[in-house]
Amino acid sequence: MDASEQRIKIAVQKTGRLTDHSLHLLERCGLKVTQSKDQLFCYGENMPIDLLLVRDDDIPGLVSDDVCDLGIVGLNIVEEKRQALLHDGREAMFKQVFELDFGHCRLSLAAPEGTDYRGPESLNNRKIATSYVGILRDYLNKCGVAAEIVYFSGAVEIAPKLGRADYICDLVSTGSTLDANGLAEVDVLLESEAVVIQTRAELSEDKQALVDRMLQRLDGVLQVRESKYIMLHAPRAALGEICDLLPGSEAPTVIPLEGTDDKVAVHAVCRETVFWETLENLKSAGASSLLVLPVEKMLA
Ligand code: PRT
Ligand code: ZN
Repeated sequence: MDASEQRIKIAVQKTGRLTDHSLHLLERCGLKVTQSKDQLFCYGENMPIDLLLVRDDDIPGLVSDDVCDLGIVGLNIVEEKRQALLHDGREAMFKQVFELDFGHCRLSLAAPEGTDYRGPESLNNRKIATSYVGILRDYLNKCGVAAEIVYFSGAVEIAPKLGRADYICDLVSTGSTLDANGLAEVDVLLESEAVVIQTRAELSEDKQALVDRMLQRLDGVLQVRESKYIMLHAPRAALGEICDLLPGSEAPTVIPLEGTDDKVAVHAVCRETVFWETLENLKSAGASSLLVLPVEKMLA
């Protein structure tokens, strides 16, 4: 078998809002690549994993067609591709595996300020400008609304001013683009963030093992994001109460302390944010010598 067949490919946005986050995430998974943002291809130096740097719109197709094994892309793009394939009577050959908690935005309907919007029925016989034809068509069908979809490849927010549409359907994050164009958000169709998608094509055993390894590392990185390692001393009598106060921890380790029987050391991984209030409550319950440490890596 050709050695290149043993490598896997991950599709990442070449330049845009998701690029830095995506590359940083892969770096945290231990992948070192020959950084060449302006080129199409990044070679994995320390693992048989390469990156294909492409336009975000192309990522679901590349993963669906098994050109890439994994992809990092906004859910908005994934859903739009899924709807486009469905419309053609085809099924998406990718599945979503992780939400990544960056690239947050929403696909919303907006109208010129002052528009009397009373729910989807207000869209009947109206024109809606969007680049998200698939998601919007699906939404209108589900609501039983007959509206005309006007395709815009960009600058959707100027469509009402141009007299081309009554409403727009576009991504919103802070809302300032809508504001600047005298538009107001009236409904949300989809809450989006960056996700990891995986091909549903059958892979060779070696490739599948590589994909699984990468997914396990991604899972580890995502899990430690909020995780902290807490160490404290607790009176034996208050152990139950103190363990209950530890946020999102499973089975803390309890260790005897040299020279005392009524106190123990408690170590726990907490998978939620540890607030000052939590530490104060632990102290009130009798805990002492509290230490909170960041967790660098985790392998379940
Ligand atoms: O060249 P390529 O096709 O790869 O890039 P692109 O220009 O299509 O995408 P890019 O880099 O702008 O966005 C990539 C992904 O980031 C999107 O698919 C979303 O998943 C996510 N994302 C998060 C956003 C936004 N926030 C966002 N605010 N994508 C676009 N916007 C735009 C929106 O279209 C509108 O024009 O920003 C404007 C609204 O922003 P606010 O803050 O004014 O509301
Ligand atoms: Zn794009």
